[in-house]
Amino acid sequence: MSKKKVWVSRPLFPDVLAHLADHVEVAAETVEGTRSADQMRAKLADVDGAIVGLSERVDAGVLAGNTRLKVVANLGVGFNNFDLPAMTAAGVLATNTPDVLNESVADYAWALMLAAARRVSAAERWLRAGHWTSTMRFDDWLGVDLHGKTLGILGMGRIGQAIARRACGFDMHVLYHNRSRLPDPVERECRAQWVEKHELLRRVDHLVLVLPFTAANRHAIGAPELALMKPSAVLVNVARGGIVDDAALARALRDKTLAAAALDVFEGEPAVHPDLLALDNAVLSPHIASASEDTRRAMARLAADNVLAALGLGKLAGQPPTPLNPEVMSRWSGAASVDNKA
Ligand code: 8YV
Repeated sequence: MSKKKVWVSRPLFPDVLAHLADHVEVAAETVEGTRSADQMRAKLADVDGAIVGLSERVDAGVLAGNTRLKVVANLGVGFNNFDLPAMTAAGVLATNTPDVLNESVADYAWALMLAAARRVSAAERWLRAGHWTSTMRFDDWLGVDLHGKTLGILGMGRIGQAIARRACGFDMHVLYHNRSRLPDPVERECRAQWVEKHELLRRVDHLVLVLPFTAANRHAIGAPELALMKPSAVLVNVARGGIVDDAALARALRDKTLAAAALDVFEGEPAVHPDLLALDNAVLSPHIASASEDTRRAMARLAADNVLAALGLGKLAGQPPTPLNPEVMSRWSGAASVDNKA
């Protein structure tokens, strides 16, 4: 029987590609790039599985007429690039990379919070520009403390909880808002208290967004929400672009109705709202919250394991570790390892 074929849409760690190649024929892109729907359709037409990134959309149009593809693994925990109902209807298994990135993203959220609150990026830009030529004024570069302040977390999933646990070392009071309250033992472990969203916005000194992107969460933080926050507050977004109304945020930062923000994700990225680029009280990074050596490797490995398992190959054959729509597997002629979808 000929080997199954897997398309990898972006350059990946060579050892992960080699692991895939032990079991399947691998067609791996060697340069980064975004693809149109037509290009995606063509790439997916003659493969059994694919590993894709967040900029690649998989929807009904891309899958139309495809009777071969069985699995698409996303290189990320967020999967708003997937139309999950369309994938399920097409009998295509979708997988993501939860958990392996929780701690690294939590670390990075803290890096951003500290950088924005203590003005690290702006101060470095100033120094590098050669402005530090005499003794500094004692009241220059004043930032906002973290220790002893109130941290708010909007979206208290596994990453939110990892962020909350770190607050203990900063002696912070932690509030959170989620659609549903966490069980008592988890709240106790995170030393976090559930409050209504508006109360959260009004009370916090530092707010971290860790919501998934859904239609309902679009502009969850817009002008009305920003208006509720303290002028001394700091906002951090490590979730998804579009959860914050970037234009409204830029206005709040410019007018100093919000002290500072740190953003790893942007509406329409890789484009960044020009007003944000002009602001010294905005710390900006290019969607790298999960980008530690260990974590990106773990994400790639998990994506590869998902694809191989869905194709009935490797140690986990038939049991993809992190499926999003596992119900499709029961429709594959009764088993995950068969060649043709039902
Ligand atoms: C990206 C992320 O996957 O997991 C997610 O949802 O947003 C990130 O980890 C990563 O930055 C690659 O684009």
